Amino acid sequence: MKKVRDTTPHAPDRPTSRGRRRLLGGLAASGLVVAQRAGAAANPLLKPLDIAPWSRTPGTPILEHPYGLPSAHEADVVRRSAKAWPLPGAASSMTPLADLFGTITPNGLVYERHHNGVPDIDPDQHRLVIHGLVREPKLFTMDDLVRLPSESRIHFIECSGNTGGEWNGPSGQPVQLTHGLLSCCEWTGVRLSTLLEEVGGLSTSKDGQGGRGGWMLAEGADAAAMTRSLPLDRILERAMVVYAQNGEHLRPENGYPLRLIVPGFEGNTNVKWLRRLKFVDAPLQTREETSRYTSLMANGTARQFAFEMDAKSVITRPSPGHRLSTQGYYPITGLAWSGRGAIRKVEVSTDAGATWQLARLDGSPRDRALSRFQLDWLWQGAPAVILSRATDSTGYVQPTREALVAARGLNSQYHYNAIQQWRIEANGEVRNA
Ligand SMILES: Nc1nc2c(c(=O)[nH]1)N[C@H]1C(S)=C(S)[C@@H](COP(=O)(O)O)O[C@H]1N2
Ligand SMILES: [Mo]
Repeated sequence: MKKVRDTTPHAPDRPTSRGRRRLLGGLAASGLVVAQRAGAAANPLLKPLDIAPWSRTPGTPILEHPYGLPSAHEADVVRRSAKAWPLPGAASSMTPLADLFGTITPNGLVYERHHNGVPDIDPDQHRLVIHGLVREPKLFTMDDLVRLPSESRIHFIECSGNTGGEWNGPSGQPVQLTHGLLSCCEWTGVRLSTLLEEVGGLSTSKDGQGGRGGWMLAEGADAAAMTRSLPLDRILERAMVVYAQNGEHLRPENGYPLRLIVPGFEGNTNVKWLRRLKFVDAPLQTREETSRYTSLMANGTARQFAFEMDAKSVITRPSPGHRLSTQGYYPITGLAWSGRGAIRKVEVSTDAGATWQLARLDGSPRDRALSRFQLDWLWQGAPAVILSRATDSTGYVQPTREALVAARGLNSQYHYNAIQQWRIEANGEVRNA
């Protein structure tokens, strides 16, 4: 596991942030601000800056790395796995959420989930076939697809197994390993509705219904041939076939050269290395929708085709593995998202849920994308339990673990979206307990 990193609060001599100023303004009467000002005047660090060694010699020439890399000082900000997988081809790696800022996941840190490894696909030979209940079935080359009108949209992807380790209570794991099967990118490609027009639209189905009542099978070109049936009426408005993420071609591990994006739906429906879309009357009951990706309820029935990822949030800083190094101001920040729309509000509690405060949201929350929230907090040195609770644009409120377990039982691995708590000890240590 990662070494403990200090989340050091702002030293008193540094410029105050807007949030901190507001908080301290409100606390002026308490005498705390006066104490901090006195501290600043006496601060021995207030002297002219040294000329550091790196300011005395020319830097590394350009083109040392024709493709840029992060600073060597950030070498521990990497994807990690929660466990050693017996078959490395069927494994996952998780996004280091505690070390990221804003809401866009850098391409090299997007979580990975492969059922049978990453295929090495030659884009010139790759084809997408669209067939089934369409008027003019067609084979598309990558060039054909890139020449169609494109769109760029920001959406999260979350594996339905994300946070599954918390069903039985606090796992002790850091946020990367509890919530890191989650990423958010700007995806560029062609709308599914545009592709459907390219094949002449839906033909009449066997039962004479056709139109928007049908389903679509999506199939990957990897050895696992990931195959899912998707209900057209719930995806046609938003689904995209994409070839780029965050401004560059897809990474091999995220589906190069082509993947399906179904905004808000569980991760596995976002079929990577996409090679086939077949329009059909009814779901095909593939292996991924019968043996897997259904949830066994307490009463013994199975919950199938639970596609949308319900609203969820998590505090990423401070989070387990961090240590509050001194009393004082800390921003509590994290991420919130919903597979059913945009985030309407996030509330944060620092007293184990007894009281809640409204957090600030960065910018206007986007549809089916991550939102960043922040709350100003003054840590007085006492043990605390911090939690966040998201509400989405449908009015749905992220449930407590107790409520979720009462509704779904403890048999299912998938779709765990309960409120997550982190415990802060008197020594500043943050734990998932
Ligand atoms: N062809 C194919 N598509 C796939 C998978 C796969 O193994 N093969 N894994 C799925 C699962 S379970 C998830 S959670 C997402 C992960 O996408 P990412 O690796 O780009 O984060 O891809 C989905 N698409
Ligand atoms: Mo997944």
